[in-house]
Amino acid sequence: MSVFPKDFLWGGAVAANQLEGAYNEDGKGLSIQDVMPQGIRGSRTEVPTEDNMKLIGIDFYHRYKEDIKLFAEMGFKVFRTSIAWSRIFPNGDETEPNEKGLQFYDDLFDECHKYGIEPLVTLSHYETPLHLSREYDGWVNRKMIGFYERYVRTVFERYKGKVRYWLTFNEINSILHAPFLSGGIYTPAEQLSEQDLYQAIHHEFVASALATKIGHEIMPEAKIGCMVLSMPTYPLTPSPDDVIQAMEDDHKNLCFADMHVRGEYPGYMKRYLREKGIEIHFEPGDEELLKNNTVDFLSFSYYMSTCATADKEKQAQGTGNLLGGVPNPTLKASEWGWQIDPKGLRYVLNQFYDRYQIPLFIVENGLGAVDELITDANGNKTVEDDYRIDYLRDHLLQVEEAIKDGVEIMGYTTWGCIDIVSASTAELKKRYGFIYVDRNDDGSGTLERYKKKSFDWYKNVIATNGESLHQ
Ligand code: BGP
Repeated sequence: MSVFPKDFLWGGAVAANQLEGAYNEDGKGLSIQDVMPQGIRGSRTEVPTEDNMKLIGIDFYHRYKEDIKLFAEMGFKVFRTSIAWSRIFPNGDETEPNEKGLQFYDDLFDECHKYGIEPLVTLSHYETPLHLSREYDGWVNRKMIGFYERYVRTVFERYKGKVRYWLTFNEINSILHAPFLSGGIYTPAEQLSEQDLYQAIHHEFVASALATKIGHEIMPEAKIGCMVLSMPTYPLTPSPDDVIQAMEDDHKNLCFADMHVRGEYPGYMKRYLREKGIEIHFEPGDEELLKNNTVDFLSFSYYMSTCATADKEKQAQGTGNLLGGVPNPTLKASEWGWQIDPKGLRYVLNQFYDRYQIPLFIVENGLGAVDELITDANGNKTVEDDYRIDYLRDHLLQVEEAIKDGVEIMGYTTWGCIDIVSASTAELKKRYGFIYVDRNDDGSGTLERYKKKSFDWYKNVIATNGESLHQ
């Protein structure tokens, strides 16, 4: 008997800027992604340049029907994507939306419903309109709340019958490490003061609570969640100093979830701000807004765990992981240095549920790997991606454990269910999909889609509601 609930939302996840392409079609304005040809690795450009893989992406803008059909064939119950803000408000500060942008998402959501697939929509996924970043310095500026409010009101009104599940900001805590990507903050990270950074974070908290409020007013049946990057932090040794270091590192991320679920700044965060001399400016009404508009569910990405140490020398040795910490000597890493830790997923699910007792949604998890396209015995092109199947199976078995622990989980969407451009490195060769897309980092490729071995594997997992994980 499957332990997954009957209505478990199985599916896949992507973000507009990583797959749509059509970066300047039908009235779309530029987003910060259009000037980030190397992701967060390199510097940004003044204008879009041809080496930026996101300008074409995988041409989902023109091929979405073919792709949704493949998702339906796998049995997806849910498809997570984002709305590119700059398709709806090209500069971000206009008063009237771009009808062609709105129409695109109408058509996309209709296509999902044609197959009984529920859209799960991220309102802001690393794609702030570039103009808002350059003119206003992104979320450092309180005016962003008003621009975001107009945008979310517009899309809530438009899609109220079509979208029930919404996320306000993708990986909202990533602003700590990538202020331009995550918060549209144009000031270079090394010049950004912590005062401005935390004020920007406050503006996002207020905007997120406001979106939750407006969303509930316009769509009483909708479920609105926050989305955080989860990365459990283990102490490197049993030394109490390492344990405390791990707790403090964890707090830096957990406070984003605490704010969304509890609606107020936690004590440990107030202490951090106080001791750093940071004073958050609250406008009248902010406190009540935050307190009265907490989220319906908590969603998160999970790729890796990390370790913390109080030993300064070891800290300086750095890490292969994305967000700091030091490597765990017991774990192996992916080709991109992300340490693989299926049990960390069970751990983090329990940690969140013990803390909040609200439904959880795993909206990103997966393995970025180099795939080799081969021709099988029947003459079909495919990828024998057993490593991806192993990764996903190992993680899903831990989701099962967490369900047995009593954790309430709404669903699971694998990241990059079709190959897309990487967020951190802007490469196409870092592939996550069940569907191979023939496009390479030098711009070559036909854009044809091919099913990988994992395609049928995931189809079977969904069809058996997880029972096939044990076969
Ligand atoms: C998360 C982002 C995604 C994404 C994923 C994988 O941080 O929300 O947008 O792409 O990580 O990262 P990458 O594409 O860098 O492998």
